[in-house]
Amino acid sequence: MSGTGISDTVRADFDACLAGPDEDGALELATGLVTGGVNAEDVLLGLVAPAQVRVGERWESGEWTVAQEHAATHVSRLAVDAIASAARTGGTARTPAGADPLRHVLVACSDGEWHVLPSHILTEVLRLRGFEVRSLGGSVSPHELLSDVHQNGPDVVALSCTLSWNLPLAHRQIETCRCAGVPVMTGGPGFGPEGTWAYALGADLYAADARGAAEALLHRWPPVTCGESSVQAAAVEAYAALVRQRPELLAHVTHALHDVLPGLRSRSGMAHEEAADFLGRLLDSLAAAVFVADDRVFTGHLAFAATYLSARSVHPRCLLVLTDALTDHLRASPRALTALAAGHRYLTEQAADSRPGE
Ligand code: B12
Repeated sequence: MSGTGISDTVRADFDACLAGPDEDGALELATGLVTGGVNAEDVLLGLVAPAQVRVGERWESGEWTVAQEHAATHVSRLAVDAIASAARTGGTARTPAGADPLRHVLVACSDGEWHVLPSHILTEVLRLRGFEVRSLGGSVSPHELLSDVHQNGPDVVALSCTLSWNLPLAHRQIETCRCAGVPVMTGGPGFGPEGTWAYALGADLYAADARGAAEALLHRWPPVTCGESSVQAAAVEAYAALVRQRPELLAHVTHALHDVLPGLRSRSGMAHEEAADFLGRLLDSLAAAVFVADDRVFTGHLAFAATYLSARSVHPRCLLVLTDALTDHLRASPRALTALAAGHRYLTEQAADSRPGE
């Protein structure tokens, strides 16, 4: 049992409900904790959020299909709503001492980001802490964000980013809020370790989880615009060049991998378009690494891709074919070459670590 009052048995039972999927069982279990006196925030962050991480691991390892992952995520989404509603009626929500009820937070996902559940959990945690929250959901364009900021005048925008290749798009959102004079709080694994890339993009605040977000806002109210983008003009130029070359680069790596791709597609059940997406995301990660001038954006995604391929019996050495093909093609882009060299080093080290014959 952890300090949250949620035992390992309850966690295992909730996992089993997601695997079922057993909507009724999951909702009964989660709301039962709240009505039984466990703090709703602890149930959201100590039960649902970690269960979703395990859902991801099961999909990544090939144990679960995409459909199983979708079904489980749907149940988690329902559980989040049910937990929040049980807390409102049952009264296990923590309310901040002396909170002004008109503290407006606008929650949005970064452009291109369809991982909505994290922002949904954040929304409910902030509401339970007494904030007035408007949530715009997945993939919000800078234009939509600005319209809503003008229309509703939030005190702060809370931006969620799960996938690092969305960082260049998140930058536009942060710049948009800056022009409108609204501070931006950021969160989600896409912003990197301790929010490194969020601060590089000019975010004003970063929090590792929804509890941290609520605490930071409560202690530093009203939030102010203080961040400064350190993205260099030369990096933006190099990024834009990669974006322009994307179709050609995609064709080039697809050609370089033509021996491997059919195996990958048949073993993973990927359709032709999905295989193209898989390669396209590697290019997008390279471009995002160039944008924020940090190779870890690219190597981090290679780590995911290598695990994904290994779990589907495709040797991750095919990623070396990809980095080598891109290196050949991008000789005129020193920033891309630096990230590719880091990617090559990472993959070579991984290959050396794996046992012979694997
Ligand atoms: C569910 C899910 C999906 C669903 C999302 C549905 C939905 N409505 O949300 C769907 C099917 C759409 C999806 C799609 C994809 N997914 Co997905 N997905 C997941 C999964 C399993 C769970 C996400 C989740 O809900 N996590 C739980 C939340 C609570 O955790 P969290 O993100 O850490 O959030 C907390 C904090 O970060 C913080 N926080 C979050 N936002 C904010 C914002 C602010 C302001 C603050 C302060 C704090 C904060 O607070 C939260 C609560 O404490 C993850 C696995 C994982 N490890 O998360 C993979 C995962 C994120 N997905 C992954 C991938 C690869 C994809 C796809 C590319 C796959 C594909 N087939 O194309 C697409 C991309 C879609 C896109 N363009 O956005 C990979 C990413 C790997 C990587 N680094 O590249 C992961 C990690 C799975 C894995 N292990 O391989 N996915």
